[in-house]
Amino acid sequence: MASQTADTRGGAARTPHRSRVLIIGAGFSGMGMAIQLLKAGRSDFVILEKADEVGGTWRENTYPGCACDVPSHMYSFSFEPNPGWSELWSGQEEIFAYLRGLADKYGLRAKTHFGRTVDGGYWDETENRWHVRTEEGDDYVAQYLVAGVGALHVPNVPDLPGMADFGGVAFHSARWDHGYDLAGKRVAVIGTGASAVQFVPEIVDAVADLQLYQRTPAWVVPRKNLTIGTRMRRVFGLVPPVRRAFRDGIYWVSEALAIGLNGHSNLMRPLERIAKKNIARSIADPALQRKLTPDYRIGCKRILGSSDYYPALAKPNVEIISEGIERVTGSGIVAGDGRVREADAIIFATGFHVTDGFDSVNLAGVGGRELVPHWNEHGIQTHLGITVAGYPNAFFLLGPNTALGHNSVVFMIEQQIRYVLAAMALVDRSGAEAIAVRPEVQDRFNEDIQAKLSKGVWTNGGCVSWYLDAKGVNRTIWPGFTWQYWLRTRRLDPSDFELVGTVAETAAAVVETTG
Ligand code: N01
Repeated sequence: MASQTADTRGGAARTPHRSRVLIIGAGFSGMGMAIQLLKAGRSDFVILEKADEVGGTWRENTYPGCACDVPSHMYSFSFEPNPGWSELWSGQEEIFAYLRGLADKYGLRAKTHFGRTVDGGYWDETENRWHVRTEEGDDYVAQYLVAGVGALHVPNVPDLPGMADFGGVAFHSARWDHGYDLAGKRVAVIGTGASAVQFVPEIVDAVADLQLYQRTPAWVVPRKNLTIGTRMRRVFGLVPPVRRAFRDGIYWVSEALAIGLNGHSNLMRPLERIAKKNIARSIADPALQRKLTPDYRIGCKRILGSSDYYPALAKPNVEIISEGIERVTGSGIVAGDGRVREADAIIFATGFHVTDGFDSVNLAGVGGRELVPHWNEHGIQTHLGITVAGYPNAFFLLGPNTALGHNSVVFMIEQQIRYVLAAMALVDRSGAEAIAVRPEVQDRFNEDIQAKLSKGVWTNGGCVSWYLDAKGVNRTIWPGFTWQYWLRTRRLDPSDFELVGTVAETAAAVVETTG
């Protein structure tokens, strides 16, 4: 949408829903923001959620074996600890239940408008308000807009030649078809990233044969999950310092990996040796071992953990095809080796649109400049992954360059929420209506992180990953330690921002607009 048109649809004037804050998305980010707004006494907010339930990525991804590869005590809010995690790395159902529990505890469903897909919005410079419209035709007006849309929610399904002719069943891992029984079927799996590594071991025994199309092998280190017993859970519940110490331990062990990822990639070699042993332990055939061994530095793509993946690939009903895909036929796939393999189902484990996945936040900012085309041209650049020059009072959670390859993104979300609250407090204190990051501050930030990223394994590790945009620039990862991000976001520096409008001006503009 993103145009400054009047609030009309089908000719009839519509009354927009007004609130102080509008949050897009009811996943980890949006819910965390909502909880902290409530704690700060700011209950005048609305959450817009495209689905009919909270949970974001943990509602959408339900594939067999779906779990978090960050330990749950760290992959949860520090202000909402869960002493009851049953495993070190919990499964999707438990994480989803945690998020639903938070929605119950804080009454977030009553604050959420479900079934609303944001189409875009514009900043009204006279009124100093965001106007947002949904695909369903509802209009919202708010002083602050917080986008918690996540980076991994638009499935990437490659446009394979002949796909339209395929007569079998096809679905993406994030849209798992639970109504389709894979038992006894010939199944083609395309992609060997984090999702495939988790679900392949779960389905391998049920299917007749599994054709795994591997474009680039992933580094997979061994990982056996640990059950957290009842006694330990009780201790975590009764003695919070023990639980906090456990969480802190996970945090610092994870942080250590950042040293190797950021310019000291030789330190990653021992991890490569461990991953190679993981292959050798299950795969006897040297040719297959070579096929499964990456030729880039570990960490260049996300490091995966599984002790079940290679044993699954060693099963006689599995074939790994690394010659590429030529085309799909009515009943199978023709690979680059010219061979036709018949398949009843194709499962795309091909990841998500990441650096080009922000269409839902195509906002028109100051002067009507649209964000998505601007980002397409210049790259997705923000200040601290949170604010964008020219888009006052719009905030991103888990925005560009704040994803991680080594620790929990929930930690990053928490720092961002605190920063957004500080921005709102500054606006209130100064009697202004809006806050806008200065373009030169944003430029400095991007130059700084790109300089740091240029030394990191994502740039020098010899791979192409979804962390990079179409121009090869890393617009996804936060370089360095997460405590450095904490340091940079701990205090909002007022001199980084311009204050916009006054309450009196806005009140006059609102009276004029609403009559
Ligand atoms: O996707 P991916 P994912 N033809 O992008 C291949 C998070 N996650 O859904 O490497 C053939 O990792 C592609 O090949 P290549 C996590 O952050 C988290 O598995 O590009 N192949 C790759 O093998 C993760 O990183 C958890 O050469 C094609 C695969 O598809 C992110 O989600 C669990 C292709 C895509 O791998 C995405 O994971 C699961 C094509 N045209 C996921 N296009 C946690 O535990 C792509 N591929 C938190």
